[in-house]
Amino acid sequence: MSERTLVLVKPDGVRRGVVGEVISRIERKGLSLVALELRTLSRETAEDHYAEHRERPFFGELVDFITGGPLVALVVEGPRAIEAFRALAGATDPVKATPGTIRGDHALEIGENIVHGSDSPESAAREIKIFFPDLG
Ligand code: RTP
Ligand code: MG
Repeated sequence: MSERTLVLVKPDGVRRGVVGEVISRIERKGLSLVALELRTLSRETAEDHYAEHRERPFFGELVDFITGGPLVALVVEGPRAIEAFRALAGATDPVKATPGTIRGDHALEIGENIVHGSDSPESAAREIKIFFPDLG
């Protein structure tokens, strides 16, 4: 059974020039690209995307960061795509992320950790609708 996940190469990943590498890792793993767009988020869209963190102390900084430059949004598909991409991404805290993962290889700060991947089928459906409302 195939499933879909929303992946973001966050503004730090675009600035650092690792968009191609992230896409390459997704493709090498055997996952497929269904949609891809470079865009800069409005605060409204960012707050919607990260709504689950609204009450957290870092929410303002998270929204500032994710709206601070262009990002690349992708819909990625494959068997257990949600879990598969989160394994490629590594732990949220890049210092704890295993070397060899995207975050483990490219980041040091929890607030600037290069990529996002949906964490459940429900999150994936909600997030894909935010970024790609026309996707069937
Ligand atoms: P993401 O949603 O971005 O894919 O990351 P995640 O599932 O691994 O982590 P999550 O718990 O959803 O947190 C979302 C983003 O918030 C930032 N964060 N900062 N300062 C902090 O303690 C803190 N904790 C989380 C991170 O940038 C994380 O990716
Ligand atoms: Mg998350």
